[in-house]
Amino acid sequence: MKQEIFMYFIGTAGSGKSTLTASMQQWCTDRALDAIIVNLDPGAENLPYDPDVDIRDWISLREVMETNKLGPNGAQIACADMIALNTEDVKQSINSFKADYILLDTPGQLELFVFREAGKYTVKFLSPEKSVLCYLLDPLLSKSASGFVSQLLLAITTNFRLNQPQINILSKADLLSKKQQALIQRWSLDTEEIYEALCSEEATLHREMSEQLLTLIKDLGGYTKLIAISQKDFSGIEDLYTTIQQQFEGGEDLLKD
Ligand SMILES: Nc1nc2c(ncn2[C@@H]2O[C@H](COP(=O)(O)OP(=O)(O)OP(=O)(O)O)[C@@H](O)[C@H]2O)c(=O)[nH]1
Ligand SMILES: [Mg+2]
Repeated sequence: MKQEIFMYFIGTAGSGKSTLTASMQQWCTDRALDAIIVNLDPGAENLPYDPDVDIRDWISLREVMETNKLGPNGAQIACADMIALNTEDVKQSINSFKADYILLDTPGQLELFVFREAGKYTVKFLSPEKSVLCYLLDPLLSKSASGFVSQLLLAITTNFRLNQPQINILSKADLLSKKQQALIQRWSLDTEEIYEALCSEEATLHREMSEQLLTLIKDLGGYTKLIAISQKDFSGIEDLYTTIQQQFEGGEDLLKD
């Protein structure tokens, strides 16, 4: 019996989605775990992997630009909407692999997948049972308290829109020192420390808003353990795998075979 766990890699532009998708597949292959990659980014140009299922087989950004006389941004939006028209074919193609792990790389700009109806529809249609959103926080934005809080709010918005279990990842952790990583990990769990950091970073004008935002994040369960991953040296990927196995407890841990 195949597990069929769908892992969606989502994050702001350049946060490391495609690289993590590739690293996760490599990590799985090294352990004889069966993982395929689905590229859902119609505008992708140079991918660090060879996709098993590729939305570009059905939708071409260049063609949409030329046929509809659209600029790159308008065409990206049109393409994002067109993904929904091809979900049946994409699903059939995914099913033909009968893989345990389906790694889905999402479009560069988060808003194309998270804010447009087509993204929500695609997640629901492809994998109503076992889906997990792997939300990547950009390491450089996470260094400042206000940047970190803004990203947590985006992570919550993603969860609100797509309504699936979610794991927050501190991406490209090798770009941060151990000290910076430890601080960000504390911010992700402790309202007091992040509040202090916000107050010392921002003008007092922001104090009230900071308090309100932090309360909101807390009430919505937005403080969770972050999994620090470096796509380059694979550190943290085992932690991600274990967390996903726990998420779908009852499912077989294929590494234990
Ligand atoms: N140092 C470091 N760089 C990384 C890591 N992962 C990715 N990068 C680099 O970050 C840049 C963006 O990585 P991508 O994987 O293309 O990010 P993305 O989110 O797919 O980007 P878009 O799809 O264009 O939005 C590339 O130059 C990668 O080589 C990492 O773990 N460490
Ligand atoms: Mg990408």
